[in-house]
Amino acid sequence: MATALFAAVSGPQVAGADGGQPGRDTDRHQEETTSPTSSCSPPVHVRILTPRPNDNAGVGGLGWIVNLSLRFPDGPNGLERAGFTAPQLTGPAGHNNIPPFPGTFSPGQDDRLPGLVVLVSTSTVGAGAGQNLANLFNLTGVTDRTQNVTEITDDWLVGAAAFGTNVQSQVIAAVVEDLNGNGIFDDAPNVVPDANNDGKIDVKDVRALGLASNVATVKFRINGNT
Ligand SMILES: [Ca+2]
Ligand SMILES: [Ca+2]
Ligand SMILES: [Ca+2]
Repeated sequence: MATALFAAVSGPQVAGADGGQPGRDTDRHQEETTSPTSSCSPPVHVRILTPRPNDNAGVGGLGWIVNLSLRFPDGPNGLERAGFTAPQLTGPAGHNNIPPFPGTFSPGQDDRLPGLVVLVSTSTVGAGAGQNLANLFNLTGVTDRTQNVTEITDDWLVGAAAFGTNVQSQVIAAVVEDLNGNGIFDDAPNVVPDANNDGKIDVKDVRALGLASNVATVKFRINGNT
């Protein structure tokens, strides 16, 4: 049911959301489907709007932004089933968990969108490449609610040069399946394990979690220049 509801809105209508700039064929280059050979789409659709492929992002390794669009099925209790608990405006130190939109801020599973997994391949935070960074996102809100979809937008302004400088990097984002069967996408781990024991954490290990979405990816460069 969720798949059918979602399929109506998961097409390419998002193309051109960047204002129609040439060479911004973002969807095709950024995303991979969870099961390319499957005839059924996953119920949740994740897009990475920023960074774009091959962007040279940031100042001195920080100040770059990850902007996600997450489209969940709608219907009764759509927000609850998405795992969304409340809007948040949060950050480090004095910004952490305060009104008007409190939310916790630390590496690991997000308190406001607890099904989300976000990895950065060059991360030195916590467990490194396998560290779920979803709870470092600063701004989480509801950007579309229709008969077909519940869209949540999630933004992270990177405040520390903890992901390398002047390096190629990759962002991976996905929503984990309802693993505990409570009807809510709230089962993201704090750390993604090396499921296939190949010594690295990548898309294969994210898929091994069991997913409710595609796996969105983008390769870009973290700019070290001041
Ligand atoms: Ca949070
Ligand atoms: Ca669950
Ligand atoms: Ca692996």
